[in-house]
Amino acid sequence: MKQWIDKIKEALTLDELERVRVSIFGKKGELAKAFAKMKDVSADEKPKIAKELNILKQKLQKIYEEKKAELEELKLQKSLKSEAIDVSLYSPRATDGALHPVMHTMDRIIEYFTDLNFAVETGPLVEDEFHNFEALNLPDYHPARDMQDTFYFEDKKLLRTHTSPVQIRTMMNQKPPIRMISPGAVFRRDFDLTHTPQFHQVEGLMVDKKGKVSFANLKWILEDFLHTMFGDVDIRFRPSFFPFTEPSAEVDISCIFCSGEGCRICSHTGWLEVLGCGMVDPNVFKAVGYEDISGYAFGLGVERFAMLIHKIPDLRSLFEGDLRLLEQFR
Ligand code: 2NL
Repeated sequence: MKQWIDKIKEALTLDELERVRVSIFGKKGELAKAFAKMKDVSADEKPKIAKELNILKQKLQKIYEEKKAELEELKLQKSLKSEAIDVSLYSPRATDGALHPVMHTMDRIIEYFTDLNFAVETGPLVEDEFHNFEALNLPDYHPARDMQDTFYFEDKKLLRTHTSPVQIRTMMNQKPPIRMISPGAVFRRDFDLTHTPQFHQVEGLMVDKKGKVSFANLKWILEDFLHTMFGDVDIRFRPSFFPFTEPSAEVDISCIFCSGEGCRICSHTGWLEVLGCGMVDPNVFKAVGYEDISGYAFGLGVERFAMLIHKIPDLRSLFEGDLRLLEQFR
């Protein structure tokens, strides 16, 4: 008995311990032999010896489990030690990385608005039809919900097609006044020279008691923002339509390639479209349960901003990972 305990305690590895376990607890092991001998014991002694054997078995099992835990811990510590990576080791090939131009542009846009105390909100990439469409005054017969534009999952969930659902969630969770932007990835089933299935947007929203937020406020902030991003450009607001704003406008800057003279990039118009905006449609406020509230909203594509700011002519070069392009942004 003492000798079995010693055998367990002296095991140095898990393999060794396993051999000891078989020799003691196995089908042909010491305990099995001891129990087998019970048949030679007189009937009145049997219960007492059986009880002792069972106590012994439990005691051995406890010692075995303790030893096993100890050896497993030892093995873990050993592998942690041998697999540890010394991150302070010198590497002659290490070079500085840099932000991708799209992310750098996104950071500049975010910085403009956070400087004006806009909060940065984010939300899920996988959305439902309510937050992505219905609450934005896009009823289910609306063409923007078409399978051609939206990536759907089998359970009617979808990849968000804009970051507006983040504003919907924020309005449903907070009371006005709200002043926020929602930067992030969005997805559409569109892949050609000027479209990629994933791209990035920054949308903005400001809401307060009815009468406090005007189209003039929207016009001022977007003009200041565009001058910050593009420098000394002319800016014009063109009447437009979005289901989630009324009235709506698209915003153009004078072409930064030809200074408004007309060139291939501005299709000889002298203008480049860079933003969509408007006053939040009353149906959107109804959907989030707001009453006597007014506000403005806007949205822009970050890839387009990055291409214009850095004069990158081809959208695809943003995603090829070509070092000759990326190294220019260090
Ligand atoms: C564009 C146009 C826009 C909005 C986005 C918005 C969000 C809510 C309510 C009302 Cl929750 N509007 N977002 C408004 C106008 C334009 O984006 O051309 N984006 C690339």
